[in-house]
Amino acid sequence: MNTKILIIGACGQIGTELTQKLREIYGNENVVASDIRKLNIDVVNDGIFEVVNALDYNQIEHLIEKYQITDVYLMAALLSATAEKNPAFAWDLNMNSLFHVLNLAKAGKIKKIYWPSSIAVFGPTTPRENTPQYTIMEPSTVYGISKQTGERWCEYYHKQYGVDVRSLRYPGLISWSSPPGGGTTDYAVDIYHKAITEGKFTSFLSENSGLPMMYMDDAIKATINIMQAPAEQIKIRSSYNLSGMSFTPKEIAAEIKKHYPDFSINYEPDFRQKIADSWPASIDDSSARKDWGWNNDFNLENMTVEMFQRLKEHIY
Ligand code: AKB
Repeated sequence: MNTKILIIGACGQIGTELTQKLREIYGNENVVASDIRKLNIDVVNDGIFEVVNALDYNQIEHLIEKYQITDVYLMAALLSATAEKNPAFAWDLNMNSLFHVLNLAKAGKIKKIYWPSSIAVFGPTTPRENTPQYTIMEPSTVYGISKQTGERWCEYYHKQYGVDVRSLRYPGLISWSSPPGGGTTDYAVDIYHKAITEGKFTSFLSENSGLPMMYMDDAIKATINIMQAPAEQIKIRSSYNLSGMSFTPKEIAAEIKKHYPDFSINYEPDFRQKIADSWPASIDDSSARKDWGWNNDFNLENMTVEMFQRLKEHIY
């Protein structure tokens, strides 16, 4: 049977780039992008697009039947900072959209699910450096609680009902083309734009707040690799630790200064500081490397070169 893909949340930060890559690999006719609203962007205009509410089981089921979907990528979610402002809705969206897709797989209507988790599953009692795959997990944000709970349900549906669900714990993601939406790691995208447009930046995290980060190309590569790996290689059915690089606001500013010597940064920590303080500074992703061959291409240095090059070519 041919792979036929549905992406729910295709207009978001990861969804836009993931959809584009999946269309390149599987062909436009085999990839259906969907989101809660129709925006005038490439993802909507360049291929099949449907409006869908991730909280509506019947709408998702209808699309799966209409296009004979085999694989669903569920990318719709409220991220950490936004979720803290609207905990009830974040819980509803992040959990019930997952249940809909897991139940559709349990009913035999789809073959494979991709669902993103996050470093937010960890909390203040987790070892911060080189955080292991299996460790203390006491998340203190609504987003983190929803992701940790989601991981338990993914593993449960796999063990009890044989559902083929695969997941990665994304670190902060950095892309030149898609804007982030309501995360604690978003500063690391904005800083590149401000370096070009204003030559200065105010960080909402303090100078030594180290967090795990990843260039979007690596995140998309990891997502596609885990989905294409033979099922027997996917030994962890909750979610895999995934790592690219780790840096503090001070370190990314120093890297930017190599390109813009006059660039300056100042620090005005806000409510997001507390969220960052509860997360790991670096991640041990040796299980992903061993089980299905994960390796990253980007570090802070080559990502910064690439970010400035692409932003200047395409945006500024
Ligand atoms: C966020 O900051 O909320 C996200 C994440 C780390 O999952 N980027």
